[in-house]
Amino acid sequence: MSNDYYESHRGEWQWQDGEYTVTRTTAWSGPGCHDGCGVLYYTKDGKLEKVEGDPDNPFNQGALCMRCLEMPEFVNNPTRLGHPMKRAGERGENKWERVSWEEALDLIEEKVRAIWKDYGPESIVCHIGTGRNNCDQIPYLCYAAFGSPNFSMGYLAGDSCFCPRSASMASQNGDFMIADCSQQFEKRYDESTGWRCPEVIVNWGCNAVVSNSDNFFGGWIVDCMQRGSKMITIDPSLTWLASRSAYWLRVRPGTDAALAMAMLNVIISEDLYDHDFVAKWCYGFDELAERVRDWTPERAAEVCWVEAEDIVGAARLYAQADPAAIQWGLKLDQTTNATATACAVNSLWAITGNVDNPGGNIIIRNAFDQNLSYGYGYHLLPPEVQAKRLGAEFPLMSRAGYSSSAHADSVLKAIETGEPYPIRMVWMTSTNPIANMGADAPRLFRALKSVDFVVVNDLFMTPTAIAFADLVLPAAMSPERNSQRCWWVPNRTLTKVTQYEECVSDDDLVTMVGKRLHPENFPWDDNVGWINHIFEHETNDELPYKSFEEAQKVVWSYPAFTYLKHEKGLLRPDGQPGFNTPSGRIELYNTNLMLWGYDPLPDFKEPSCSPVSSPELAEKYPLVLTTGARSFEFFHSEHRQEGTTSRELHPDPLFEMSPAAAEAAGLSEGDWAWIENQRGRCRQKLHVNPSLDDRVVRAEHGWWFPETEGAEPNLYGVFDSNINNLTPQCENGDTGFGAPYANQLCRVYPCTEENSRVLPGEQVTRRGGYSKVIDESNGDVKVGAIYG
Ligand SMILES: Nc1nc2c(c(=O)[nH]1)N[C@H]1C(S)=C(S)[C@@H](COP(=O)(O)OP(=O)(O)OC[C@H]3O[C@@H](n4cnc5c(=O)[nH]c(N)nc54)[C@H](O)[C@@H]3O)O[C@H]1N2
Ligand SMILES: Nc1nc2c(c(=O)[nH]1)N[C@H]1C(S)=C(S)[C@@H](COP(=O)(O)OP(=O)(O)OC[C@H]3O[C@@H](n4cnc5c(=O)[nH]c(N)nc54)[C@H](O)[C@@H]3O)O[C@H]1N2
Ligand code: SF4
Ligand SMILES: [Mo]
Repeated sequence: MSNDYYESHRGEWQWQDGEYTVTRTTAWSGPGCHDGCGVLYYTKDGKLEKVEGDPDNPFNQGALCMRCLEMPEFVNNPTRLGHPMKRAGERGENKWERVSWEEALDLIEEKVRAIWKDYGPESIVCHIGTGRNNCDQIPYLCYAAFGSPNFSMGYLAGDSCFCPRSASMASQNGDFMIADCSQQFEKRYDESTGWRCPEVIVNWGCNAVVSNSDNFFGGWIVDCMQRGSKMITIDPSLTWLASRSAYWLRVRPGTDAALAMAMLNVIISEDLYDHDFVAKWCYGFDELAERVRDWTPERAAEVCWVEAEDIVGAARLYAQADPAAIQWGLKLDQTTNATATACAVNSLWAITGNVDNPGGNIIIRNAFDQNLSYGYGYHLLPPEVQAKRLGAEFPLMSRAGYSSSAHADSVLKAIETGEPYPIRMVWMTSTNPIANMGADAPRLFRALKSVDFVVVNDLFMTPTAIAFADLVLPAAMSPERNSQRCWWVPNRTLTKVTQYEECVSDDDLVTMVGKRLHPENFPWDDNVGWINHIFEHETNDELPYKSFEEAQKVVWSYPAFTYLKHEKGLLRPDGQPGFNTPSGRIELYNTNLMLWGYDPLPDFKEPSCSPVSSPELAEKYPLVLTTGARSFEFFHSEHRQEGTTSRELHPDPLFEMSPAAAEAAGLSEGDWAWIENQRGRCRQKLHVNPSLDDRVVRAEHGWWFPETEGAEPNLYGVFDSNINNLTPQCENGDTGFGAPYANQLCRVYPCTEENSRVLPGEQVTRRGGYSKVIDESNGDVKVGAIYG
């Protein structure tokens, strides 16, 4: 389309273009994504035919990644779930009976009321996956409809996605901070807003151009590069961003804290820190300086497998830039040392004064004070029910308030042991834990079979649904729902443009269930009514619209943004200058952690399985394994459907090794190989990555094969290539946050006919699995690796 075309429709939210109705709106799950880019939906006779990026939307300025461009392939996919289905055979047989929505709701109501009576509401657990368009709704379902305090992510070990970083930031700064790429301004890169382009951006364990994680659109980094930003990238692999960086630090997986400690050491010992900011706004600088004194670049170089001079160079470049921003990612959460790692990195931006300044790391809150998320509706629970939330063993999460959900691993333990009370019902919306979210897939397989009543609410029939569900409920996709969201900024609306069979949006489903169980908590008729309720009761008065009908025509709305809020008394409830912490300063010496018995200063701890901490294990499994780096084609276990562009471009699960490592393993490009460790094994296909250290393996996560047999033992091949046969559940950091998804040991060997007779699917579903077995007599956990 020419620019004239878009200009002629500027300001319109819907128009006719020949046979097409064009709707300007935003997208957000499903299919999944963390962002909410501006889109133009082209529909004909009620069917979605084409998606374009909205050039007028400040968020993505017309750009789209492939998963939105190919959205019609998923929305119109004939293998989608279209009707509620009730299990007709045994669990795992993939036999279903179509039922009406009324029958499905009757069954849910009957089961919930029976569990309430016999066990109490806490025996019901609700899960979601990552930040899709139900992070408010499903917590609300759990608290306001079921009356249970046990909402959590779908067995995400150590709650290790964003939560460790956000809890660390909250405890150190009293607020969230993100890299400033001007995303808070409707006028974007126009410096009349006061924004300045960062001189340096650090990409740390984050590959934003692929992942667009946590509502941060990766294209913004490219926009800043075009305006002059220099890059530092900390990643075991030479990513696109790393290849364009002034420094690429090829860190050993799981050792980022050591690197951060050494960068702090260089910046302090070379006197490159911001004296004025530290004196006015930081607490505990001397203690931090003392702690990092021994962390010389030489020491960290040895730990991290990088050159000492590159650590020095990167630290100088970062500290001397004015301003500089750090864009960090998941890989800092996926270690048991996650809390300390995040605090160390947070201290870097603090001592260099890159705090809420233009082009640094800014303090951000949700637009128009709309703070729903995992705590939405929690206050409706009586204190004695709140006190039963699983995860009490982690006081930082459960008592200090740094987590608003039940601890995912504690939920698993309760299912396995019945302690502190049995779990009778599990509700899963938008999570496919045995394919992806849970760290120990074989262990989950065994545990979830024991739950009496399981509901799965998804877009497609998944391995999780076949293995466990009694009821499968079809969910609407992004273009099939009216909705709104605030994740940072702006406030955005989603307009419904199409309908698939009997699919229901996650919010409508929650309302349908809630009205039967606790109608007083659901005083709206449908999702539009719920949105209007949120606008009225859960959003501040600055929101420029009061109803969804108005909002959907405006599409996005940015609140005012102010820099240096700590100087202006805009952060603390008492209106005084300073940060919202006990000392009013950024706590380099973290008194919040100290209060709960944790080390108040950051430090490095070796991953528990590594060549350094477990040399005996490393003799057998000599390679360091990191998992789950994102690819353009897939969102976790999604987008695997046969015939779609995603699957065509990326048909097989891929793992990466250096050329020398591949040769040593007897493998060439494209060979299938077993990746194995003491917990289990899976098979993936080799892609040689010349940039990797010879001792490192990088493997994909989330694989299943919807084109193959759904019934057990195959279960869509979910265990055969599942890297989460090799990662542990319930091995968390001492705070409860963080789990070692990205720092394991492994060995790799070619697949042969002989060593492939018993596939992991068979091993897990028929032969007891690989993973930990709990001895029921004494609660001991044993490792039972059996290869058949
Ligand atoms: N396309 C797509 N986008 C996604 C997702 C998806 O599945 N697909 N998932 C979403 C979700 S839930 C999340 S949490 C985010 C995650 O997205 P990101 O935060 O970007 O994290 P990853 O892609 O997991 O890893 C980023 C980089 O870290 C490197 N890395 C591996 N191990 C280490 C390590 O120990 N240290 C360091 N410094 N780097 C390491 C990897 O090589 C990779 O290049 O993405 C979101 N966006
Ligand atoms: N080894 C390893 N494992 C990992 C990771 C890793 O890096 N390495 N990353 C971890 C991380 S950070 C995360 S956050 C988790 C993510 O894990 P999850 O978010 O649980 O992702 P999926 O397992 O893909 O399950 C999502 C399901 O939701 C469905 N769905 C999508 N949109 C909607 C919707 O709008 N409504 C409903 N009802 N359903 C929808 C999809 O069809 C899919 O079946 O995985 C974790 N697992
Ligand atoms: S980041 Fe990509 S998949 Fe996500 S909303 Fe934007 S274009 Fe769509
Ligand atoms: Mo995540």
